[in-house]
Amino acid sequence: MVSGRWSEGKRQGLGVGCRGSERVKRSADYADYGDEWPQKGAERQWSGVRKKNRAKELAAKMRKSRKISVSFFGDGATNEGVLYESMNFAALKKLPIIFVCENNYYATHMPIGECRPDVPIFEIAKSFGIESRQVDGNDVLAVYEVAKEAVGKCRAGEGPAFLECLTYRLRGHVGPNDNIQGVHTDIRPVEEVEEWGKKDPIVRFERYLLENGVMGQQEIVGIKTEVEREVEEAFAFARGSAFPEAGDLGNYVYAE
Ligand SMILES: Cc1ncc(C[n+]2csc(CCOP(=O)(O)OP(=O)(O)O)c2C)c(N)n1
Ligand SMILES: [Mg+2]
Repeated sequence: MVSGRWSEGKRQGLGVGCRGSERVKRSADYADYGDEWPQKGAERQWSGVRKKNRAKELAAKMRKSRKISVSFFGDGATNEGVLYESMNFAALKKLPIIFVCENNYYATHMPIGECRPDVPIFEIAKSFGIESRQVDGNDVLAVYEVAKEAVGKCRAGEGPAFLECLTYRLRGHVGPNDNIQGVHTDIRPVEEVEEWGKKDPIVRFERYLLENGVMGQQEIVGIKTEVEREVEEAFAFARGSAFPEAGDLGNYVYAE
C-alpha cells in the first residue's frame, strides 16, 4: 500500500499518474482489498464519508454478510455536510459502519476552536441515535477495546457506531515541515508539538509490550528494521516509476 500511496504521481501508482491523493481510483487498483477499497489508503481523508460509499454497507446488510465498513476521517470533515447526511442514512438503515474521527485539533492549519463550537465531536453522532464513544486515540489498547465493542454492535445488526479518537499530528499536514510554499507554515506552538510527542502512541505501546513481557527488545528492533526496509523499497519503487506522458492526459476521464 505504501508504494501505491507514494507513487500516485507516477504511472505505476494507484492514480496512474493522472489523479491526486483525493481522487477516486479505479476499483481494479484496489482488487487486493476486496470490498474494503473505498476507505483504504490515499482516499482516507475525505472519501471515507462520501455518501455514495454507503451503498457498500447497504449491500452488506442486504446480503446478511458479516462485513462491516470503517470510515476514517479527520476533525476537518466534521465541518462538511456530507458527514451528517451519511450518519443520517446509516442510522436510518442501521448500516454496519463505524465512523472513526481522528481528532487532532487542527484542520490543516486551522485550530479546531476557530471552526467548531466547543462541543465534543462524538456528541454529534448521538443526535442521530448513533452510539458514540470518545477515546484516547494515542492508547492502542483503549482504541482496540472501543473498536471491538463497535464491531460487535455492527455485526449484531444494531446499526452504526461512532468513535472519536483524540490524537495529534506530530508532523505537518502535508509532510515533515509543512513546506507548502517553501517556508515553514505550521503555526502550531512548538511546545504543544513537543508535549504531544511524549504521548506518541507507538512509543507508549512499545513500552507497554516491554514492561509486560509481551515482546523483547530484539523483537521490537526486528519489526522496526522490517518496516524501514518496506519504506525504503516503496520509496525506491516510486522513484524508479515513470511519470505519465502527455498522451495520458485524456485517459480515464470517461468510462472506457
Ligand atoms: C471535500 C473536501 N473539502 C475540502 C477540502 C480541502 N481540505 C484539504 S485538507 C483540509 C482540512 C483537513 O482537516 P483534517 O481532516 O482535520 O486533517 P488534518 O489537517 O488533521 O490532517 C481541507 C478543508 C478537501 N480536500 N476535500
Ligand atoms: Mg485534523
